[in-house]
Amino acid sequence: MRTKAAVAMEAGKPLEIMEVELEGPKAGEVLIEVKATGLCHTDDFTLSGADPEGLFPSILGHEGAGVVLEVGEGVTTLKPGDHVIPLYTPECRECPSCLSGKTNLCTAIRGTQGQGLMPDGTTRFSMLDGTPIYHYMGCSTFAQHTVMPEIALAKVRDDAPFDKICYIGCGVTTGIGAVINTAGVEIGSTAAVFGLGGIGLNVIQGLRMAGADMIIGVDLNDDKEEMARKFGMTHFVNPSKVDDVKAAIIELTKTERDQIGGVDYSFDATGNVQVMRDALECSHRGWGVSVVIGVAPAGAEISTRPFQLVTGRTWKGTAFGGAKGRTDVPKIVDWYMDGKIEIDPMITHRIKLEEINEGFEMMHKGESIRTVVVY
Ligand code: NAD
Ligand code: AHE
Ligand code: ZN
Repeated sequence: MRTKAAVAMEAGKPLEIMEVELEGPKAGEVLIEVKATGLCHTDDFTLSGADPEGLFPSILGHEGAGVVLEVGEGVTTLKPGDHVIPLYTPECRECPSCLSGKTNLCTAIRGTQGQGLMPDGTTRFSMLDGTPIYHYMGCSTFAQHTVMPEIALAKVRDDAPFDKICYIGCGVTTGIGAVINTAGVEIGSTAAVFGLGGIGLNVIQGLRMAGADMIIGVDLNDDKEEMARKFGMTHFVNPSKVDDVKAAIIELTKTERDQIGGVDYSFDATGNVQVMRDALECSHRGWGVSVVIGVAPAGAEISTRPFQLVTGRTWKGTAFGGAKGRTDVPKIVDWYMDGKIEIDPMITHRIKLEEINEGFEMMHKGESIRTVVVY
């Protein structure tokens, strides 16, 4: 079939809207009609050329929601008409990682996914002249139709609006999951969140759910403060307006009884390695836990004095908030539908696929939280 897509032809160039060829689903695969997709900073990161796994030409996009149109041979858990959220972290429930109970990082198809291919080693997308187009993060939601493995689709209730729940395909789950699954934040905790964009705001919402007392938000852009306060941020620090952001956070957390200071939990949602270091080092001596969420460019490395760890801080990372997609994503959709979490105010812009490059420009200018393409 033919479908419309925004194709990343080359690193650093705008996406090109075009008709592409899409082969139908093979064994174990599912054809879906994408109804909506969010623009995540990771799409921009890969388009910029900073992603060591970036491939071109490819169809980016990994924060979608849609409807099953057709299933391939052997697919048993989905049928046409089902509403689904694509998962860049699948859940096969059979690989050593899934069976370990210790991680959400299913390894069943990670090798081919990183090569921009379906599990059989081929691509379903091509240009009209036959040139193959790579898949992206196993999802490619910047196409109106896409083919995905059955194990990489979460079946969700059919009364949930696509243009909101698409955000659960990455940002919402990553932010809330980082707090609940990865950090395990307790009631009464203190926390610092670096980067108040589409991920950081969901970390803040997760901290509020977990019952954190003090939630310090950090961003270079003062315009992010108002929205973050609505989601539960209690204090705001702009690093460009203080001498030392670490010292400022430690000072905020000192009490009469505790003159050491430092947050119980910190989160990097910027992808900047110096910020990751600051996040670790502003966490409390003896027990502070710092979670890396941000994705850093090829070649970037993190560093700190080992003494920071010797003195009891823990440095962790999280992918998709530690969530097991097929199990957890339908529950998070329920949380949204039951009013336990908010999504609507974070979706600041709705656009057509043809306007997708303007959507990325708004992200660069810091004007948007989440922009959603509605097909
Ligand atoms: P975003 O562009 O919406 O937000 C980033 C925010 O960080 C912006 O508000 C920006 O002003 C702020 N910022 C940038 N540099 C800063 C600095 N030095 N100090 C303080 N604030 C700074 O991006 P997003 O969609 O929220 O994504 C955030 C990061 O998380 C990206 O690196 C993205 O690739 C990554 N991410 C990771 C996962 C995962 O599973 N680990 C999932 C989604 C996104
Ligand atoms: N390909 C990059 C890393 C990109 C990355 O870290 N991706 C996150 C999800 S970001 C979503 O917005 C992730 O889940 N990683 C785990 C995985 O298996 O890809 C690189 O540096 O090579
Ligand atoms: Zn993402």
